[in-house]
Amino acid sequence: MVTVNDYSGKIRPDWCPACGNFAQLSAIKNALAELKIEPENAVVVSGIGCSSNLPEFIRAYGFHGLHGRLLPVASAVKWANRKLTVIGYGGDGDGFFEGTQHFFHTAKRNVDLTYIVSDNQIFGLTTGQASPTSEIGFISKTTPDGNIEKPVNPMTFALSAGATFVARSFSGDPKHLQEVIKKGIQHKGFSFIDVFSPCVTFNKTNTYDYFRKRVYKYEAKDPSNFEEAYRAVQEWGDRIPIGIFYQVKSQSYEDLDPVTAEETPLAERPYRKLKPEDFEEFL
Ligand SMILES: Cc1ncc(C[n+]2csc(CCOP(=O)(O)OP(=O)(O)O)c2C)c(N)n1
Ligand code: SF4
Ligand SMILES: [Mg+2]
Repeated sequence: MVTVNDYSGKIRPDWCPACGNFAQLSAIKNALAELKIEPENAVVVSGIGCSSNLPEFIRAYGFHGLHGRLLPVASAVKWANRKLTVIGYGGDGDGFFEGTQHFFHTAKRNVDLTYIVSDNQIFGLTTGQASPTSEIGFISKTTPDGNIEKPVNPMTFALSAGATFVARSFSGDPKHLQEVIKKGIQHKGFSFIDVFSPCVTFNKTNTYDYFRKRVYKYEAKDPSNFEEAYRAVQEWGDRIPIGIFYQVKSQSYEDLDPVTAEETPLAERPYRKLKPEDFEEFL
């Protein structure tokens, strides 16, 4: 029997009161408990940022990595022990700036993990610089006269790279968030979930009110229809859709690689002590 309390960590989050990360922490804990996944079988891997402090606040295995590098670590964890449920968690700066290439290749490889991005459209930890998802005209410490760069759309990026589960949710809608995260964890393959997560301290534009006025729940007619998903994720402005846009079945990297495909995970296979002649052979 697994309950959400089993996931309660000893360290209290030091996020600013009302930060969007709180809702995501609760949603992840609730989703894992509802899926009856024991804390010893869950691993949360993060990068660097306010959001990336999350593994410290959940009682499960965790790895607080380098900026933008959470996905290679999360992939390695999965390959070493495919029985584990692996969640990658980081910010929009972490994932769509420093970590862009890892996002692309992990999606392409269809590694079986759930990648949740706390998208507050700003660099929170470093006290408010524009990020790749900041909108045109956005005022920040690095864009005092307004951002002149067009924002990236992480959803079209994930679809183009080959992600087999692409969804979006909002920290202001905890029920929706929890349900989407649950479905993402259940999905076999790379699940990408972009979460609107207001940074109440530094982003005075993309607030809870901003999203409450705009977001609506999207239901895909056919979640396996790539063209439909690609069109839907581009809607932006007065109305912004949230939901599961795309989901297809496809073999994961672990199923295809002969080393990880074996039933016994690498981590549980016996060691073979190497003899000097093994080195000779190896060389
Ligand atoms: C390679 C590298 N570049 C820059 C930094 C400085 N840095 C730390 S956190 C951060 C931005 C974090 O923004 P985001 O990923 O959006 O997370 P948030 O704090 O908004 O949750 C930056 C630029 C770093 N630690 N490492
Ligand atoms: S600075 Fe922003 S992202 Fe960081 S904890 Fe505070 S509200 Fe959250
Ligand atoms: Mg951010």
